[in-house]
Amino acid sequence: MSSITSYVYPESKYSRIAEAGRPPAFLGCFRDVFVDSHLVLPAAAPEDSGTQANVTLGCSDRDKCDDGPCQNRGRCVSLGWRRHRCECHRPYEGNNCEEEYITARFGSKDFESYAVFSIDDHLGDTVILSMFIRTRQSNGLLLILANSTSQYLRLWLEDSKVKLQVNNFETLVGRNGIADGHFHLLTVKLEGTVASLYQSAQSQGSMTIRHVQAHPGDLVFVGGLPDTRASASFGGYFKGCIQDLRLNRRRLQFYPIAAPVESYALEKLTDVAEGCSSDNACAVNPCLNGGECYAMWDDFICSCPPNTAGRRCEEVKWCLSNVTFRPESRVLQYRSNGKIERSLASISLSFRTRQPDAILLHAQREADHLTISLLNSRLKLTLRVGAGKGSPEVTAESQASLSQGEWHNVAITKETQWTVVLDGGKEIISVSETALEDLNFLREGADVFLGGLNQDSGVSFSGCLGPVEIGGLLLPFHLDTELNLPRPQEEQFERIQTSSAPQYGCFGTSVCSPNPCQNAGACEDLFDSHRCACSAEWTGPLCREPTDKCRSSPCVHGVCVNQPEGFQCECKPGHTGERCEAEIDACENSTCGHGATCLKGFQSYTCLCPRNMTGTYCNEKIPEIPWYIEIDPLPQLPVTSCMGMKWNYSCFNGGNCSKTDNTCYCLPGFTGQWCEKDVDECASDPCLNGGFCINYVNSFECVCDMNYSGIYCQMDVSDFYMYLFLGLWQNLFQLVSYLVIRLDDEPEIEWGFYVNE
Ligand SMILES: [Ca+2]
Repeated sequence: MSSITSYVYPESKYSRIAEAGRPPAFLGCFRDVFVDSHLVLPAAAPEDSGTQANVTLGCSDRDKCDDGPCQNRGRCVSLGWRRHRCECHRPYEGNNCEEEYITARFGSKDFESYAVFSIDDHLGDTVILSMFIRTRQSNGLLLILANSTSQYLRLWLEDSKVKLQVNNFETLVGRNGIADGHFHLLTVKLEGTVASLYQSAQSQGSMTIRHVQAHPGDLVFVGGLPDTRASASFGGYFKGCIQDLRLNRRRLQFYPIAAPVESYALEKLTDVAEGCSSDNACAVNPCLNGGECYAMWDDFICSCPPNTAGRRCEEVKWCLSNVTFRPESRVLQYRSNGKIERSLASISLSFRTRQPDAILLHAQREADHLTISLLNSRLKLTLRVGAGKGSPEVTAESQASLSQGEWHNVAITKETQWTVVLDGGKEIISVSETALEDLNFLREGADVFLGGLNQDSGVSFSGCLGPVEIGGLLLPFHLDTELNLPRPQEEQFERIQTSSAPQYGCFGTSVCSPNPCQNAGACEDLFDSHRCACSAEWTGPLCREPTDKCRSSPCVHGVCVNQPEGFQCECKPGHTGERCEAEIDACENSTCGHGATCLKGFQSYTCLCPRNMTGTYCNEKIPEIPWYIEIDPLPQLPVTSCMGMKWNYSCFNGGNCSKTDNTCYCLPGFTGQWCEKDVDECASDPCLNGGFCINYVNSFECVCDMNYSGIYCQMDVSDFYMYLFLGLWQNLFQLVSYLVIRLDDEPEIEWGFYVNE
């Protein structure tokens, strides 16, 4: 036999038995229970026999928490043998957290509501007070702990923040506001001489206090005090909801729940409602100017019409005061409502246009009239008042051009004479006629038109008009029926309804859509005009032309070449620098030899050599002419100064200035840019048979060896000399001895030449 029986008692019954002082009933399993060899358990007993209660077959010890008995996210703790405990989150309560503490609504419909509880025990050294709170009201009394002589703990809202005061003295203010319409868990801890404040587990600070002692008989006031004035000193009665209020381990229940909880006794509950209903904040529509009200908890949201803004749609947007005229618009027409009594001695209006000629405002009654217009982009005022008395028409015109798409303001006033003030005083024009009257013909029966001369002529203005006032009275763009705006004053100009409403707000024509700028240029709307911001590669009003970075001719002495990034200057000879602005001084680092003169060229230089030197850099000595050769001195040829385009230069050796810049016409025998070089006619070694070549101007001469003759020493004349030697034989010895003496001194002399002497 293996059947098993378990006795299971419901917990409540179990507890009651325990409370009664009896030993608790057995909870567990039996098997094989025999009495006098008879099986007693497990055994099936007939129903209603009274022999078994709460006994089931089997011995299951399944964890009760597996069933998930705790509701509202409560935590299940298994206690073994089919028992469990639920740890509930606030504000839930009950064995399985199935109950929620009932929320108390304070200040519904602005009632002065409060609750009072009495304390019947000593709270001890540590006092922990906590509650859920929800409100949208920044000020109000939350809770007061008081005995017969003093309020030793006060908790109230001030500027949406929680304020805690202990012993009527020490005060702590929460850091974060809580009047946001959401639930917040508020906790106050008094531990000996330290008081701390928490909002939703976040510490709001702590302070040192004098010891607080609560005694039986003390009272807890929630939401207010019975006395209205006393409550007012804490911001008045609380408006909002409080739930799950606890003082240490005990609750303060406004409306009790079914689950047994230890609560302090509720002494009084005045106008505190159950639940957390919302006041209907839209009951009296708080939204202005036609805004639509949507109720939220203790609050409202206004859905504002397009032309208004603000929490209550109380701000009327600026664009209301502007209206756009286009060719398809209608002229706006106004008339006095017949109640204007003030003297009309001023007009102000603002406008914005790119149109040079337009009628802004025209008013007429019989022969009296007033016109404010633009003529050739200038403001023109035409005025005739008192026509019946023979007053003339007067005009005034501005100097400033006013059609560049900017806003301009015109203020026309009459003091001793009519004066037009443009843009707050940038230009002031006085009407010469002083005796003109006010605009009182507009007070009754006159038509005032905006944007044109009259309805039939149509709109002659393209642009925007700002507020227009005559004598301080606004000419409203809206009809009264279009806008729920109060117009309290009696004196009014009224707009006469036309078939189409004007375009409210100021809008330029869509100049940037579609984008007129090519090549990815960005379009900037300048009101009825646009500007293209081109990328670096493109230019022109529509970014259609490739950027010519050379357009400004940046290269001073050179040719500009466009580059992907900027430009490059290719310099003309003789110039350098990024923009070829600098002249190259070719002679700066010249290597002309000592005594030579450097002659500057464009990119190069030449050296003007002194007489005894030659070579490119005048470093070579001209070979010394033997002493026995006589030469004619070279002619002293003139040097001519020339005025060149780049610099002044000289032509040497009789050269003449050339018509071509910076060059010379040279005499025969000279070369070089400036004729500075003598042509070396000996360079080709024209002299034969050891003849010595003498370089002359444009010629040469060969000095021949004694055996040769001719221009190039080409003729052999040695036989002639042999006979000559023989004839002189008798003088030979005398000659030799003389030469020996000479050789000692000057061995370089060839003795043979001496004979020529
Ligand atoms: Ca020569």
